[in-house]
Amino acid sequence: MKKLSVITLILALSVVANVGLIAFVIWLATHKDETIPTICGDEEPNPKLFKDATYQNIFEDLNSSEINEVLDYLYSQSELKLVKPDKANLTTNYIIGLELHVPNKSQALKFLDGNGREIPPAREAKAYLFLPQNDPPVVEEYIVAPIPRPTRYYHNPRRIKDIPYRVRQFSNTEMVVAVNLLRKEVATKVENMLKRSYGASFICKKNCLTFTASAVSSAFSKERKLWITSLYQLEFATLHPVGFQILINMDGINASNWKIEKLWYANKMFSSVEELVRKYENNEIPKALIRPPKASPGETSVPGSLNIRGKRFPDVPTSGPKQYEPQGHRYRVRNQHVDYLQWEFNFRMSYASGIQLYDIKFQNERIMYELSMQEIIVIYAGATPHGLYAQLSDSAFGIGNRAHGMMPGVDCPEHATFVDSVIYNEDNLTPKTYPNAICVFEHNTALPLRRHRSGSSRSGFFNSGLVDYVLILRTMFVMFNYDYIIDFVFHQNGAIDVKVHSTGFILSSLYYHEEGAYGFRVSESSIAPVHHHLFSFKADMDILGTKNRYMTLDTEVENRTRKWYENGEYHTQLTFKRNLKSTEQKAAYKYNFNTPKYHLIINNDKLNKYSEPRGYRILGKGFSKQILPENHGFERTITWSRYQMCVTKRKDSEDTSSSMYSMFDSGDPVVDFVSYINDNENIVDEDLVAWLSLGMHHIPHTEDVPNTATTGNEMSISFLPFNYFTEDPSMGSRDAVRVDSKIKSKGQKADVTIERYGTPHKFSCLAKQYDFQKIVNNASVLFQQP
Ligand SMILES: [Cu+2]
Repeated sequence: MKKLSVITLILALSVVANVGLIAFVIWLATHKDETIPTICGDEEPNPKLFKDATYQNIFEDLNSSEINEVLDYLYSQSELKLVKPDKANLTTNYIIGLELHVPNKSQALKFLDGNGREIPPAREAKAYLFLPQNDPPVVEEYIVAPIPRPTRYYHNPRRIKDIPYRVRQFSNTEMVVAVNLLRKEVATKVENMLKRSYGASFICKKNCLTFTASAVSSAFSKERKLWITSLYQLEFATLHPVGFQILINMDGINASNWKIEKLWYANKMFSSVEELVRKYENNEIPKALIRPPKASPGETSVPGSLNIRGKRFPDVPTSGPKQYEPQGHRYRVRNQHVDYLQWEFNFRMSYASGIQLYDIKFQNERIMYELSMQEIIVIYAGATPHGLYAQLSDSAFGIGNRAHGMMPGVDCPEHATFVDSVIYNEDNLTPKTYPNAICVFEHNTALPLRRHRSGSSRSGFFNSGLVDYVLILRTMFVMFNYDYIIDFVFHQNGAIDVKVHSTGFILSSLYYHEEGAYGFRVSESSIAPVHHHLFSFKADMDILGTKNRYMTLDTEVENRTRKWYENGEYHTQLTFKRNLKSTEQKAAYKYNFNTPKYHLIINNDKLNKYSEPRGYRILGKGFSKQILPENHGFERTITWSRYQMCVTKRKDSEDTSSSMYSMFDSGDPVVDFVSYINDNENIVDEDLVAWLSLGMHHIPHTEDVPNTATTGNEMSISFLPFNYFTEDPSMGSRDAVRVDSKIKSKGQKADVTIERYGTPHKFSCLAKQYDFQKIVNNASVLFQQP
């Protein structure tokens, strides 16, 4: 009996214990410990924040399997005689790049505006092919369709002119030949001279020279040529030139005809390696004597590197402020489609020309069909070939494949959404993922978008404002030494900004007195030349439809009398005139401070409450005058840069302002932008495209070392609603805060209310932090390593 009781007791206790354990587990699952804060926004965002979960993005870039399908199809077309990039050389046909061929606008709009009733346009690829085996050798852009299961390819109908092989973009195949030629014809023959002149050489284990190549634009030569500049192989090379330069003539597809045409050494030009070496050995020329730069006393890093040096601050290491999203993202990025408050748009990365946005809508109305980058150029100067010939068109290297590896916490906030791009180019046999190519984040600018404090009994005591929360889509292109940051910024009042910042390492030339006309010394041995950065953007505006007008409001001074004014005297004041631009030539705007004006794209059929046409204003802050003479050399292929803004009638065949061929085609540009204007079509009540140029003249100074700072180097274009809404559309924002203070009777304490429109404002969560171990574990997040 006693024994039974003990067993019963044990059993009972065990049941109680189990029930207790289960109850504790249930309690744990349903009660978060109030003392341990959760991570801010760890949950999925509320789906009610977003519009359409099933959105089909017809602008989404080709994915890896789509690219592979297109590659397989093209390789199976025997008449194209294509080889794979690892077997390619100057004389073989091969695919140098491939990307989505964006549908024609008419087809795209039919689908986008079809309320789900229309089928999407067929997905197509655009393949860039080198076809040296054709007679004559050409570059072809073939459209491959449909995807999936391609069955046909045809010439890109938007490309009107043939593309001669000579004007092709840069390729690995020709760089391999150029490097071999340098190694065989120069490096060994001048090794002795280089070691004695510079204490370094190309054949080395330490104290090495490296080089950069800058194409000789067709401004200077009908043939395809490359100037090579020698530099110390240090962090970062472009700050350490030694002044030894080599001109390679790489015209034609027969590598055996390529030759070293000129050499520049100690400020003198030579016609051959043999002439240079002979004159050097015979002491017939002055000899350069330069040594690799060393760290300053007390420092470990070479001047120009990015290691910390100088007086350290703050005195105690402390972290600066960070941003966090207390309730998680208020935007969604899915299939390259962004949904944010009242905004939505699509984005993609063009292998050729960089970042592009499509179908930008605010409050369900399309503002722009396309907002895209077109070209980046830099025009250098100098007393030696290196600077003098450097008039560079960056798309010749492909811009889209220069964006990857943005660093969380520095390049974009830690809470940003990082998006990879998938690019196919000749570097790989298969498509490659480029991590962190684009980032999207909501940002608290810490600046009120609008605010007012009223403190008088006449108007009342209130303070109302709205922080300028914005969504930013950002990418960065690293064009070897220089870094360009491109932001698209979406505000709550319907405004969009495009911002360009430049940073990175400057190019420099070896210092000697003649270079003083072109720059300032930035180190013991180098001088950085003046240059002009220019950027081309396309804005295909659709204000309440495609039937739009371009009008300027030209501010003027009027002198007039009024009967009631001061004894009938003249008075002088501002006024403005509406100036409707009827044709493309009248809409080509060259920078002119004497006639300040507003640039408006309006819809004359859609009037606001006060019978004014609804529209958007385009505001350029960074318009920069291109002062090279028209039709002189390189200028012929960058005719977009003549205009800070021009408006043309939209055509599928006038797709871009520039092309990957603009480095070498100024004799007869493949994209002849000025012809878009010269035909002088009517632009009243037509589908309009605004072509916008930004730029800055850069005269580098010592503070550009080691990197140009973004501050002071910002250029932007804003697209601002103008008589489009009846009032500021941000008035509907629950992010606003209003404080009222009312005094019921004199001498009493004021009755103060704070209105936040239901938006929570007290949080006890922990800011989400990026796990940097991801980078330590996988360097490819930042670097594309061989
Ligand atoms: Cu610069």
